[in-house]
Amino acid sequence: MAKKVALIFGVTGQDGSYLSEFLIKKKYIVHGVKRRSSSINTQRVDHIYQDPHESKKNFILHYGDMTDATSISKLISMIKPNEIYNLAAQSHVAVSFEIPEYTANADALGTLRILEAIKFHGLEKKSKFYQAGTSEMYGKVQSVPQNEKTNFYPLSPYGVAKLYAHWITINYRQAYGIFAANGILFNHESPRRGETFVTKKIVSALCKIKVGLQKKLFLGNISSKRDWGHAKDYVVAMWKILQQKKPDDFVIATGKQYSIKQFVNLVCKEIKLDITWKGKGLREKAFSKDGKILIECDNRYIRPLDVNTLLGNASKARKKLKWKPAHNINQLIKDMVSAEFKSIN
Ligand code: NAP
Ligand code: F7E
Repeated sequence: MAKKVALIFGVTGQDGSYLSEFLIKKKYIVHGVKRRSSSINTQRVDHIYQDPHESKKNFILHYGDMTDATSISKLISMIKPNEIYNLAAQSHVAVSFEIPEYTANADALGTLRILEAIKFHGLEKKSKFYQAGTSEMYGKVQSVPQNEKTNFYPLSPYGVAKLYAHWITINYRQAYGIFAANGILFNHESPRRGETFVTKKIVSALCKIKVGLQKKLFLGNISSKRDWGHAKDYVVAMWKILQQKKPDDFVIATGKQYSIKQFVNLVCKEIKLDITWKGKGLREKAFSKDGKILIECDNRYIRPLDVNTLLGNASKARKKLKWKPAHNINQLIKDMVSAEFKSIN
């Protein structure tokens, strides 16, 4: 039987790298789209590319950009993939307040560009499409926990752009019969998480503080709560969404919620770093045993608007996809901490 062919936009990101590994294990030929940058941006997938046992024919990288319709269209018509995963995005919520127009271009119109290319090249029946939707679309949450029926109320340019992507995916499914599906994924993390997302920033700083390589960690709103899973588990859900008989939209989450402060405390417990919190609100600080300030708030990390609480209900995915997360928060933290110590030793 001919191998299935997948095309991943955003292959160099956290999820793109885990999804590539997963699909290659499933014997797919994986084409990935990377964008041009002045320094190397393929670190997360270099080990796949350089694996001597892995034929280079199974993992092929191409240049392209979500803001460039020509490159997207050319790749889709040339590769004619069975499955397209749109994981490419300006994915940082705080940054989306700084570059809202670019965020809309890459995250909202970029999705439209892929869907248009599928239609334009007559691949409606050949290429299934996965859109990387997000719990940020719930923003100011309209009910707790959030599921596929919960109304959206995005609170950032990123959330608004992703909401356009969500609805244009449904629109192209209904209008043109494309197998186009949305995953509505809650926060998921890993050792490969970008350095400026809060979990990675916390793990990295606290491990360095533990071994004396860093003095302090500055954070923003530590009372906000998230439903954190492991990226390795979430890419499995993406694939399962495209293996369904009919295209549909699914919430992917753990159903457990922790504040940023609780996450800090769990990491401290894992690495045996004693801290004591004192103060309230933005003045709250964490001190070491000998009275040094280890963590404090910096206004630079406070967003114009923040999503204060997110908690997902993934019962539809559990039932229809037979998906459930294999990692809990402690296993996630263990994985991140052990990778961090390896990288600094
Ligand atoms: P990530 O690590 O930030 O990766 C984003 C990917 O998109 C990278 O490969 C990046 O390339 C690429 N990209 C950015 N702008 C692009 C452009 N203009 N053209 C082409 N590629 C571009 O994000 P992630 O955590 O893996 O998340 C994957 C997707 O899921 C994203 O769409 C994100 O918005 C969404 N999502 C993430 C979460 C989460 O908690 N992780 C939750 C829900 C939804 P570079 O490597 O060159 O930067
Ligand atoms: O922030 C607070 C911050 O940047 C989480 C993206 O993958 O998940 C991610 O978006 C919370 C927020 O993730 C700092 O204010 C406090 O309340 O790690 P984050 P995010 O904004 O939830 C969703 C589902 C996505 O789709 C996105 O692509 O932590 N926070 N102090 C901080 N956040 C950051 N980054 N840095 C701080 O110092």
